[in-house]
Amino acid sequence: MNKKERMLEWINKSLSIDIVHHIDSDGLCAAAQMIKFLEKKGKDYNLVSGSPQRMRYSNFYNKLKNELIIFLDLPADQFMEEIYKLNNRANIIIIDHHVLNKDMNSDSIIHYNPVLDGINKYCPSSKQVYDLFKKHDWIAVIGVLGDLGGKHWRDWINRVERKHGLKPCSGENCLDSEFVKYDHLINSARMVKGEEGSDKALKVLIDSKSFEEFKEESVKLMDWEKEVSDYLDELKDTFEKDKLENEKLELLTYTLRNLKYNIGSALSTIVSMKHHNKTVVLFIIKGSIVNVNLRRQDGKYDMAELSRQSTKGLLKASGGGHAKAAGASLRLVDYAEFRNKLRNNLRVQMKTAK
Ligand SMILES: [Mn+2]
Repeated sequence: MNKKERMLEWINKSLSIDIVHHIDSDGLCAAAQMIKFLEKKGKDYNLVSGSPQRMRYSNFYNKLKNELIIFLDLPADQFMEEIYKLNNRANIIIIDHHVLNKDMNSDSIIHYNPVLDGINKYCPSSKQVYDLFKKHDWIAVIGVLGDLGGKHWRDWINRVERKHGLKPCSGENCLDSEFVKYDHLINSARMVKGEEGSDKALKVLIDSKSFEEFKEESVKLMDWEKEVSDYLDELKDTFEKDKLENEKLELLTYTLRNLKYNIGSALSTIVSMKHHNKTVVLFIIKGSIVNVNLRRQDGKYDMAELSRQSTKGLLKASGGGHAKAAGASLRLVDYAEFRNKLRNNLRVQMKTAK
């Protein structure tokens, strides 16, 4: 039996299933597709919002109750100890596209990752799930665009756009697609309202039977989108004014404190597209914690590697993600040391790249 046949068998014999999903657009769109499939099969499910940060804490796993657990858009293979503990009592399916840490496939774990599945291009989890079920293409496209996968899947996106009566996107990363609007709506809900917002966005996705219905229902998320886009515009301007530039390292950094909304990831993505041949690093200080967003849109250096290396050896710190977009989290007391490590590791990458 291949992976998909085994997955379907596990789902079929389960009454209720834990769905652990990332809370960005890609994670929510991957989850929405999976849940629609489970609902059609008459399965119950327990939804758990997750993030790589939360997965570092062992009490996070207490929320998982069922004998089948599905991780979506979350690098479960980076938390092997916890996963193997769960695996003592549950079968596990991981559908993820973060940098591969370990091939977890076994008799009781099914692990999808583009690297393991012979997909040699960037492939967000919404697309991974779409390729399994081939349903709700509009949800999959929203997630793929949310994770900046547009340029790798343009032909498919154009077909979906035409099917739904939308103008085919033509911009570099398909960011002119009509579907991008809905990615912004979904993400804004999370940025303004945190988990309550992402739960609501996911519910709108699940409850909409078609793209037409979703267009009407998603109006509920529009006030939040306006608040977020105004706030982002304001911060974009202050970034341009106040950013620090290290020319030798092609590095732009910027530190923010006490943000009104959780927009670090969105802001870093936006400003890094304008400075696509620079490494852009945002530091967001909140209480005694620093959250870091790293971006490098031309792909010259590996941000996942940079964040991992630079948090190595720091207490209660973690880093990881994708080559062009990564994140890290650390204690404020280690802020200066992290910045040093970051510069040193960037220097190492520049040397080896030459
Ligand atoms: Mn993703």
